[in-house]
Amino acid sequence: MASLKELSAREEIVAPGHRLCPGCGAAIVSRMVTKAAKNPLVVACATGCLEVSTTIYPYTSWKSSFLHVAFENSAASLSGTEAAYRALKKKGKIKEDIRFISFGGDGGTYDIGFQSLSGALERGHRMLVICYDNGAYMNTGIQRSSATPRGADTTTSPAGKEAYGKKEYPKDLTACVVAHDIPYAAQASPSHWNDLMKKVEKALEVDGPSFINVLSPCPLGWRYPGEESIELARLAVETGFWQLYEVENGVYKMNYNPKERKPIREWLEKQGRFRHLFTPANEHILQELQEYVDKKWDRLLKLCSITEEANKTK
Ligand SMILES: Cc1ncc(C[n+]2csc(CCOP(=O)(O)OP(=O)(O)O)c2C)c(N)n1
Ligand code: SF4
Repeated sequence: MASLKELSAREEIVAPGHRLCPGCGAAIVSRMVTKAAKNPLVVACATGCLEVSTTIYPYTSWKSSFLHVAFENSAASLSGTEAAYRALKKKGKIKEDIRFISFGGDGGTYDIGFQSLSGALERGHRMLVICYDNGAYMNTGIQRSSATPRGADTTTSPAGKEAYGKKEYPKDLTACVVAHDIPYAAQASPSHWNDLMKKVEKALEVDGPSFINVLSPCPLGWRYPGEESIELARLAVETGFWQLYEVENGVYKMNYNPKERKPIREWLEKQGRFRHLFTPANEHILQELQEYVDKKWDRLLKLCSITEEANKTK
């Protein structure tokens, strides 16, 4: 991986002056991802906070080529662009070695963009798909998505006398992507920048589709002070809510295994969206969330050892 000195000498692709909230995870994540790229980029961005706040006409924060695409089809649009690039390259009309990255929130990736993502992965386009997962449709007012954690208070899964917030557990999008048998898929967090940027470098070298699901704290939707974003991202990893792992050609690897995982409540109690869980009536939800995290963790460890073993015997 490039040294810090090399990274700091690289041009910023996401320039300052955008209108994302102070402390927005999507701002930090998009900056880290584009910094890790050595080649010229074509970026596609689905509608959502990142796109809306970095492209306010007549200004743009993007120093790369940039396509704003509809909420539901950033993977489809970018895969078409990548196919055109390949054809032009073959004819000798493009000499540069360009890389293709699509950004989308969890609403645009887990939900509405899912079928176009699945299609692009299946067709084998050489592109990196980044989901910045802030766990809700933040740009339109914090509506629940299929990535929203169980128990979270959102405008469409409100906590109150009748309910404790969202009932369902989040969809495991990374597992769905892995099921497409693509060469590289991973989960990352901006709190572990080195790990995140290494993963981007690796993904961009893959001759085919790659995917990285990046946890993206949102001070507005998670309800905490903006300066705590990295701490919140780190706690998500330290409690095991967000696991850092990668799957290379079907082989799982845990990239960070804390000696002692912190209890999930340490992450939850810092966020206003979970405040109502800390009442006697909702204690059982905290217990269930802890059991859920433990189960997911054990499953991932097993997948790491099973797939490593299977790879050895190939
Ligand atoms: C097909 C369609 N439905 C709804 C919208 C309205 N819309 C714009 S942004 C947005 C929320 C995006 O959520 P997410 O992808 O999670 O990104 P975030 O806002 O959290 O960054 C919605 C619902 C739209 N643009 N297109
Ligand atoms: S609402 Fe959340 S995701 Fe949107 S700009 Fe603000 S912090 Fe970022």
